[in-house]
Amino acid sequence: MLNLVLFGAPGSGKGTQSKKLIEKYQLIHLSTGDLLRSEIAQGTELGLEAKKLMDMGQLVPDAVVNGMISNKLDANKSAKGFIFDGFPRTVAQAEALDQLLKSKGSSISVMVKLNVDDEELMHRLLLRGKDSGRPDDANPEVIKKRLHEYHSKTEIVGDFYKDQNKLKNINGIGDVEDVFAALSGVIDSL
Ligand code: B4P
Repeated sequence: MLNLVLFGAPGSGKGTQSKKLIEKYQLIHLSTGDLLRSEIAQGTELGLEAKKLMDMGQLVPDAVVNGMISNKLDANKSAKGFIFDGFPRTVAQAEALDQLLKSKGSSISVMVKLNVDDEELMHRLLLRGKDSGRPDDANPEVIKKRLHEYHSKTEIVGDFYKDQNKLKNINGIGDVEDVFAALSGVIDSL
């Protein structure tokens, strides 16, 4: 199985690159952001709770996202592999994911980190906010909060995989196709 963690700050291109990767490698795409937005769209209790936090740029509790990922792994038992997009975002989530995969006789193959500076991230998210309809992209203060959450709680997850010799860094700035070529190069080298 090929299990890829696509890692990076909000707006670093995880969603953009995931769309291209699933086509090329036939992997199942698991985006906790998309799963949460689907809960919001359906108006579930979980979605209503998550929306309050997401609209403020805060992370949703670990137990909520861990549960969603566990359900999705169970629902895709014959998958060739998974792209984890936007998950894990805390060390507790990374530990939970390791345990979940271990219980299925599997593990993370690689984490690829898309490196993009905060100025470019702010620019991209505000640009997307103009037509995405996403409340968390529309307000610079909310974007700042998301970047703060990333630097204070999420960035450290890179070290978790670095310690396992699974972290690969790539430049996330530049043409989408060039970033994709760098990403594919990492996967093809496995
Ligand atoms: P996510 O949905 O994961 O969203 P994201 O991090 O903002 O976006 P992504 O990195 O995928 O950016 P994209 O490719 O779209 O999270 C939203 C919220 O959900 C979080 O704030 C949190 O509240 C909650 N949440 C999700 N997962 C969670 C978890 N595990 N635990 C707790 N809470 C969780 O790119 C952005 C823009 O850049 C696009 O407009 C794109 O076109 C553009 N772009 C991409 N690549 C580019 C390039 N190379 N050059 C120029 N522009 C580019």
